Amino acid sequence: MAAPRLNLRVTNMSSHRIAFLSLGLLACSSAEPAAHPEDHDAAPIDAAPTDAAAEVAAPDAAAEVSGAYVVSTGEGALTVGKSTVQLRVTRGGAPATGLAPTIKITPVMAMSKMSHGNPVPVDAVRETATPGTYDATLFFTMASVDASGNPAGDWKLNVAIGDQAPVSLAVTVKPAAGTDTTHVMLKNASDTIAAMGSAKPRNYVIFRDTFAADRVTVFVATVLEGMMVWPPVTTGLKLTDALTIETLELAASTDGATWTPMTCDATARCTAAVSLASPVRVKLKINGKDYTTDGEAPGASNAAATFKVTP
Ligand SMILES: [Cu+2]
Repeated sequence: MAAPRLNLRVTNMSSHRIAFLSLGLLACSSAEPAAHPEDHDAAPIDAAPTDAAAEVAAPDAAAEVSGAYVVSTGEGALTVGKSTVQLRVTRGGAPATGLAPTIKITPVMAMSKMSHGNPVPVDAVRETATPGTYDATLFFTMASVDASGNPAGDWKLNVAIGDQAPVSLAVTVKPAAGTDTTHVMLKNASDTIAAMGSAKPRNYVIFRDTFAADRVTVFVATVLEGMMVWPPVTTGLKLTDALTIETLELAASTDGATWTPMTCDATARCTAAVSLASPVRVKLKINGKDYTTDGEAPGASNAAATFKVTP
């Protein structure tokens, strides 16, 4: 048996401080400090010893606050793209059930020069048949290590249950196994986000959700200024005062010639019945504008994102 309590430890308080510093810098471009997961004062409930005595919290006191939910990670492994990890929730030592609708997960990656979030679908958390155990299906764009295996940053899941202050769970996000494409990005040069004074095209991340023999389904998300909030993309989503998603059109093709419109739902899943082949090509149009791999007007090579698929 693994020791789940270990997962509650914040592995590196120095990076935590870096995250604070970075957020301070980011704050100059963000009007929504409340959206920063770091803003909460919820100390990790089982803080690891650190070099700075002042930061050491009473290790188990927070966990034993009467009536508080205690959260830890269970089975599962997070990877770039779509992956699932279990959350175990107890209260007063007993499994806590029926909480799925009230569990809110906010992933935060603390990197050396910045911190950022990643998207979470509205249906990310599902209760399992095991009391007190919930499956969290998440989508990541970055691993905890780079392509060479060197540390890239520290991922945490901030898990809030109801109005209880979030608990920070340190997690590892591994690079995806295999060679299948996990996600692609499309953009339009006229749809930009400000990043410390300069504007750059906003990425729309299209994740492989479920690819079956006769149907492909993707999850679509984007990012708001500040890089902390990555909303799932649905019509009605307001990105800036000047930009609301009025129309969202995706199409899929496995032969590059026949395009099948995808149907999108309230969970930002878009799906089309196509006969699976590699690559799966996906086109994106928002408010009538084409979004391309490089943000420029669509041409022969940039008009669609491609997912390599193992047959
Ligand atoms: Cu990162």
